Amino acid sequence: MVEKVDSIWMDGELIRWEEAKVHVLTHTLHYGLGVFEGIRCYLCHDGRSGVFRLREHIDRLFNSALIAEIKIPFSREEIMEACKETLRANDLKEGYIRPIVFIGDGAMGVYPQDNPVRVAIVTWKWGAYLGEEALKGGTRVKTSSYMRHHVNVMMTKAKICGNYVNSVLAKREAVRLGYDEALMLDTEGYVSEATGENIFMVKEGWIKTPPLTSILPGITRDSVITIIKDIGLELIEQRFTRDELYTADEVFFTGTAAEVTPVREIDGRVIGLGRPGPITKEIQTTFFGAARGELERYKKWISYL
Ligand code: PPE
Repeated sequence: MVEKVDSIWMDGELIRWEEAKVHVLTHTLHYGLGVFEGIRCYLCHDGRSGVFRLREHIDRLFNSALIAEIKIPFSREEIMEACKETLRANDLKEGYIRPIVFIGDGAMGVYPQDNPVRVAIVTWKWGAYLGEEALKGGTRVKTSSYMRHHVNVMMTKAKICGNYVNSVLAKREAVRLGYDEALMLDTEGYVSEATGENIFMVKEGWIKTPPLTSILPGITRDSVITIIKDIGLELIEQRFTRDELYTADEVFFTGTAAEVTPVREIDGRVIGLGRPGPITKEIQTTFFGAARGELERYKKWISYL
C-alpha cells in the first residue's frame, strides 16, 4: 500500500491527496495511452535531499510523450520544479516520484483529438522494490512465457502506461510460480529485460547488457554503464541468450525502483556462487554512493531540493 501523503500536484497546482481524483471516462483508463516516469530522491550523506538524474528522467518523459503523440502542456523546467515542490510539500526527505501524463475525459474511441492532456505528480516512500533481502542476497528469477513487446507492436523506448500490461502479466506468472521476478526475452528469443528492470551479466570479468532495441532505455542502466567504465571494467552492449545467463558468474538488475539488485537464481539454475558477486557488489556500492552524493565525480547527477 502506498503510504498517504498530504499533497499531490495536478495540472499546475498542489491539491490535497483526497482531491486528486479523475473521471471514470478518463481516456487513458480505457485505452492505456499515457506516459509516466519513476524517479528517486535520496537523503544524501550531508543531510540534504537530492533527486537522482531528474533532468534525464524529465527528458525521457518528454521523449515518451513525443513518441506517444501527446503534447505536455508544461515545460520541462516546470515539471522538474513541480517534482521538487511536491516532495517539499510532503516533507519527504527520501522517496519515489511518479509524474504521469494522461488523456482526460471528453471523447471516447481511439481518436481523442480534443481531450485535455493532464499531468499529475505523486510522491511516496518506497523501500527496496524487490525487498531488502534481494538487495543484499539476490533475487530469484524465471524466464517468462510472455515475450517483451515487438518493437513495432508497442513503442518500447517510451514509458507508456499500456506497455505495462505485459509487465503485470509476466510478474503475476513469475510470482505464482514461486519466483520474485520475470525475465523477458524479445520476440527473437534473446534476453531483453525484466518487468521493471534492465539486466546485466558478468562473465570472466566482462560485463554484458542487451542493446537499446526492445528495452526501455533505463537511466539506472546508463548510470551503471558509466560506473562500469569509470571502474575500468569492459562493457559490451550485445544480444545474448538465456543459456549464456545460466553460465554467467554474476547477474544483476538495474532500475529506479529496483536500484542495483543482484540475481542469484534463474530458472532453477544457481548463478555463480548463489550470492552477490564481487563486481555486482562494487557496482551496487558505487551506485548508492553516487545516489547519496558521497562521490564527487557523480554529484552532477543530483538535483538538491
Ligand atoms: N525496464 C522497464 C520495463 C522498466 O519499467 C524500468 C523502470 C526499467 C527498465 C529501468 O529504467 P530506469 O528506472 O530508468 O533505470 N521501472 C520503473 C517502474 C517500476 C514500477 O513498478 O512502477 C521504476 O523502476 O521506477
